[in-house]
Amino acid sequence: MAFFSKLKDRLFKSSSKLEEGLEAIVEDGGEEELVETAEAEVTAEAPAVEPDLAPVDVPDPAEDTAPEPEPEPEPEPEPEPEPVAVVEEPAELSLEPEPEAQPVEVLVESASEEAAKPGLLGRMFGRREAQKVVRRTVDDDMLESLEDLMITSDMGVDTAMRVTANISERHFGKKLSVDEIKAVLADEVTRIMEPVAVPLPIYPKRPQVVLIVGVNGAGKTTTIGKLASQFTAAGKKVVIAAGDTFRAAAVEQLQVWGDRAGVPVLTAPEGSDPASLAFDAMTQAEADGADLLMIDTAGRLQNRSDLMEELAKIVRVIKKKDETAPHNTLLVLDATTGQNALSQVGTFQELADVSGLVMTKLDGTAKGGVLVALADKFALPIHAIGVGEQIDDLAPFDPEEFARALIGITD
Ligand SMILES: Nc1nc2c(ncn2[C@@H]2O[C@H](COP(=O)(O)OP(=O)(O)O)[C@@H](O)[C@H]2O)c(=O)[nH]1
Ligand SMILES: [Mg+2]
Repeated sequence: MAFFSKLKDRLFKSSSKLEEGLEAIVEDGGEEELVETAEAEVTAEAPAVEPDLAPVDVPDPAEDTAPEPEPEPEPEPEPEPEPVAVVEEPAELSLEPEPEAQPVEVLVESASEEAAKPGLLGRMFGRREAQKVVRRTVDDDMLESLEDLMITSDMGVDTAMRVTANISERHFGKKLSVDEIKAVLADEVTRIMEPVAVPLPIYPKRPQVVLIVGVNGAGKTTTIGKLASQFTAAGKKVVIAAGDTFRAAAVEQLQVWGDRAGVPVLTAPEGSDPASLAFDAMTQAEADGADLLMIDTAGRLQNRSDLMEELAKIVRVIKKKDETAPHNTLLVLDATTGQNALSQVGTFQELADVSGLVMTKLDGTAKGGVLVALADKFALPIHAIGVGEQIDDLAPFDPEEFARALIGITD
């Protein structure tokens, strides 16, 4: 999957921070061991191929020789009048098919050689490929360092403690290498993230109203553009309402995204009431038979009571049209704010009925671990993640892929 490597690439800062930390932890107090590489096992398993090859080469030469005499009826009389060469000639005639058959036989022979002594070859190969691996015993000191590393990687104190306790329970006393600890960590992170990996639910209700909230600069407008593009590509009819009427630039920016996604953007003059724009947008979306109406909002948290009033009014007005709306209230969070994202969730849950999260700017930040803390603390669905500024830089949230990218597992 192309996106897989892209995510790893873009979460590089988070993963390299964790990786360096893990290497330091294992180096400190770890012991070098000689370990046979996985290649030795592969060599030993190679004979498994043999049964496939063996039956193939038997019928092949027969099939190859049979059709050849048919299109060449002329050479047939030639071998007949030369009885002297009776012994040699069949050999000569079969020279053509034989070169094809021989390499196959060689392959089979080598495979059966391996079959005869897989242990010896495996061990010889293994001995040659033996590598030095540093392993450290999982003890209290090691677990404490691991916990500190998770905290500095923005996973949050509570989450770091829980993960450490789980690792202690499962692995205390074992000796683990960096790669083994990575796998253990990825497992733990995946376990935490799995319950919150939920795509944006799509309801039969038309239009489905999606309210987008979040502080200024979090990536709301950009995310709306990306979502509009994805839903349009999926065959949905989308309408956008530019509810951040506070800044003219915000409206223009949304129009650019609307153009890119090929989606109509409903706007109102700067400074006008976003709730009445939302009302008009509902009317229009209904008239157009739109599947989705996405409403952008301002994020002026510095004026919190104003924002609260503004959001409440938008919701009130939308409900006049459809009392089940808004069907989703997405909180957009900026990963680069680290632990601050946690307090933003708390704040916005007071302002609006947040139903799910989108985490932006996971590219180029060393704070990607905050998503683990968010999942652990709030258990809100994570619908998507932003990994860049382009229209296709929004990915569904895949817990295992994220965990492996975050921790820097490269295969
Ligand atoms: N690198 C990166 N930048 C992003 C991402 N999402 C948004 N941005 C940038 O963040 C800035 C603020 O985004 P904007 O959508 O205007 O935020 P809003 O104020 O919440 O509407 C813009 O420069 C975007 O290009 C992302 O996933 N990755
Ligand atoms: Mg905006």
